[in-house]
Amino acid sequence: MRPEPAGGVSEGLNGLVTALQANYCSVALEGPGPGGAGQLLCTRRTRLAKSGQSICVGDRVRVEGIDWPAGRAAVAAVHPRSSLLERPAVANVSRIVVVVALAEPVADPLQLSRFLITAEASGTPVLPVLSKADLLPATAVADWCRRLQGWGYAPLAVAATTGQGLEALRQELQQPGITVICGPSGVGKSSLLNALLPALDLRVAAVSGRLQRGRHTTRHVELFGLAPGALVADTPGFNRPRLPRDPAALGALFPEVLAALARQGPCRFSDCLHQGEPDCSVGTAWERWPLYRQCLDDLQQDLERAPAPSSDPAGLRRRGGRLEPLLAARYRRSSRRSQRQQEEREDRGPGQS
Ligand SMILES: Nc1nc2c(ncn2[C@@H]2O[C@H](COP(=O)(O)OP(=O)(O)OP(=O)(O)O)[C@@H](O)[C@H]2O)c(=O)[nH]1
Ligand SMILES: [Mg+2]
Ligand SMILES: [Zn+2]
Repeated sequence: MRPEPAGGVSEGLNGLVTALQANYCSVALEGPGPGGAGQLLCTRRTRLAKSGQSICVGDRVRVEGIDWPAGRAAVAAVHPRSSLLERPAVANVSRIVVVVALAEPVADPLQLSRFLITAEASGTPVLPVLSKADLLPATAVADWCRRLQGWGYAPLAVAATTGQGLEALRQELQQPGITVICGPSGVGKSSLLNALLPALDLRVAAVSGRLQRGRHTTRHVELFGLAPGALVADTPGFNRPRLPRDPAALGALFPEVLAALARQGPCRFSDCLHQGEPDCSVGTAWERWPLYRQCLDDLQQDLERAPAPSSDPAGLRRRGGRLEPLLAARYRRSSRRSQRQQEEREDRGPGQS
């Protein structure tokens, strides 16, 4: 255990974890310490580590054994979370901004949808942001905005280079709570934060290769204060978010499906997968239906490669060219490690190491 410092020690203050680095975390205190100290570098108490309690960026924690002159302390407890986003790992999230570039790398509706789906699964409000708007003609940008409006979103088109849309984005990010900025690598997430807060001076790097992919420049999640009470998390980009594993729950992560169900009432079958079943309220005449189908297919493949834990509610099987729910007991438990390895493999595109 770390020895308690002899002098300048005070006990039990609350703070917010703003970054994690190896065995340390940065904690921003809720009130200023002696001499205005606001940030402490913390280890975690052994009993906390032994209890298996994880610490995430966004966690409210109690710190003890504060060594003010050294700016060091130890995290003794993690306060209950209101929510936990799995990837990027951030606790107590109030909203999610999904950033996808309109060009460099080229916008991919399936990839964008996967990000939106995983964001929707968190149950927090989701704002799509279309970046690098300076690289497309204004009419093409407007077409993309209309398209996303048709999906049920109110997107913002922005360009860190010209300042387009930045004031509207600032308004969103200034709302109280933690906003997570997520999206593929190289879409300009850190550049947007630099444009909003130049003092941050976050590292950015040019995209590369035939597909103009990002180079995984941001390596860690970090929280920054944008306005009093308003924090923004810059996060490392990744390319292929993992879809929620329950196929029957996938539809509800599409605002178009929710709107159709609200309009028409529930489908005849409670486990309807909205693939043209009898008396399906959703139907197939919506723009993202092929993407929804693709996601169901991908879910099937994910389940085949890394079978779902037996506690999962359902899997899928193919019957007559359609996917159907399947009882989960047939799937073996898979380790978190193999899931993570699978995600890393999926993220490594051609030319990426
Ligand atoms: N043309 C144009 N280029 C931009 C814009 N925003 C960012 N870029 C460029 O895109 C590249 C990637 O930007 P980053 O901010 O590093 O992207 P990121 O999303 O943070 O990437 P990761 O940290 O890898 O996830 C850099 O070369 C930026 O200069 C923009 O609005 N227009
Ligand atoms: Mg970045
Ligand atoms: Zn249906």
